[in-house]
Amino acid sequence: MSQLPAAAANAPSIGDPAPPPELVHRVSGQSLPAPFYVSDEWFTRDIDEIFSAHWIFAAAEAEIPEPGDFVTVTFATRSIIVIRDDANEVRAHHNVCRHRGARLLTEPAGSTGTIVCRYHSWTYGTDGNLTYADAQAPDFDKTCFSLRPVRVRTIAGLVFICLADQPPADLDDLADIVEPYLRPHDLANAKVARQTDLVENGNWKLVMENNRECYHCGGHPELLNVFFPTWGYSDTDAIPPRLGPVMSRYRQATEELVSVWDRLGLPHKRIAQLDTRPTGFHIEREAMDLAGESFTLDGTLACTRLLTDLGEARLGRVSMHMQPNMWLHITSDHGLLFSVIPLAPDKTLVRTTWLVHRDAVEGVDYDLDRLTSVWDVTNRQDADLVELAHSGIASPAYVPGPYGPSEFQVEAFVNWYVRALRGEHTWPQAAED
Ligand code: 3BY
Ligand code: FES
Ligand code: FE
Repeated sequence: MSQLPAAAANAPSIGDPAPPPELVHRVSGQSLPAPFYVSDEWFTRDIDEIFSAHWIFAAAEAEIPEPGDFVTVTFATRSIIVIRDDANEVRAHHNVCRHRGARLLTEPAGSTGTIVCRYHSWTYGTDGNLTYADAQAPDFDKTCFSLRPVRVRTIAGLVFICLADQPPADLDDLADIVEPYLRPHDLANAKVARQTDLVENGNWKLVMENNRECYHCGGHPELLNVFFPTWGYSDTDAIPPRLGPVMSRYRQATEELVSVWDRLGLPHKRIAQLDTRPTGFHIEREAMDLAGESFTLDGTLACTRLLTDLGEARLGRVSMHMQPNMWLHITSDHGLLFSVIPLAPDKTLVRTTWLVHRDAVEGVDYDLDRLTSVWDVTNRQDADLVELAHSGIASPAYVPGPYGPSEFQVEAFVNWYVRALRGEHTWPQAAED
């Protein structure tokens, strides 16, 4: 086992403070030392150096379809308003009044024509401009007190925000790569069929690590009806012989679907840049088992009104994983988005959003239970596993353990994370005019 190489450009120089011992002793190919998962110090660093420095997934555009619709994204001491403004643009503002700092919107979601502070009624437009401040001196200039903006970028109906003054510069490049995979599913024009919030009793990194492997998928009998447990191996030759029967079904389904994808012009190649860039990601189109159409027990459609106009129900799934806090799956009939928000060292919010075609009618085109039951139960199973992992890691007996071949995405997540903390992620900045 070797230590991660230090990037030459960011190598420490004499006089730099010594890095914390946990960072120095992180051994590649192994889980992290306990303090990363359990300590207040590392939780604070995660908030400052990961969640306040990188692009994070905030919401689906479908959550805020009309002007004035908003969601708030709140973690540690931060709260951000993501709102559709009167000109139909998605904006993000710090949820902090410019008068004496009160939190403005306290609901997780809603709709409002103006943002009014409950303390002294300063009032802001959806664009963040201050429009009303009672009883001020004659020379008071409202234009100096707009809400502090947060950078926001939408990609194919997904809303990302970055709290940093200088966000990672690679998001446009990432969008160019992933949009051809996502756009055909038209998530920007979908509607929310259901959203669930699950607070898991574990560190946010354990939630992400758990998502990044299917080594534990024996714990998901419902999902495994349609989700090939061959997922997670970077090379199909490495798939263990015990998965032989499922492997032949996987190969056959893939062969059949590749010809469908190619005929429809849908990109499907796996692109994995999980730890080699500031906004690490992985995207692919994969076959699913049984009917191969949707995340149901038999793989048949959960929603008969398809997201696409492609006229094909059996498309398998597009899956994307992004660092630090999201993953998604899209089938022909629905999109499933997952966002991960750290609440405390041992508490993490996992928000799951089911999207269907905006004209799909509940009870006619889809049954909500059938649409959501597989991932509802899968989420609960994952929450249980995350809690188990956190409990064991909190014990003084814990020592980091080795990742196997199918856990390569876990290793990539941890590599990405350690590199982010070390400031090793670099990307060419856009040329200045
Ligand atoms: O949702 C996911 O992407 C991962 C992959 C395997 C386990 N989990 C279902
Ligand atoms: Fe918001 Fe005074 S703190 S109006
Ligand atoms: Fe799982």
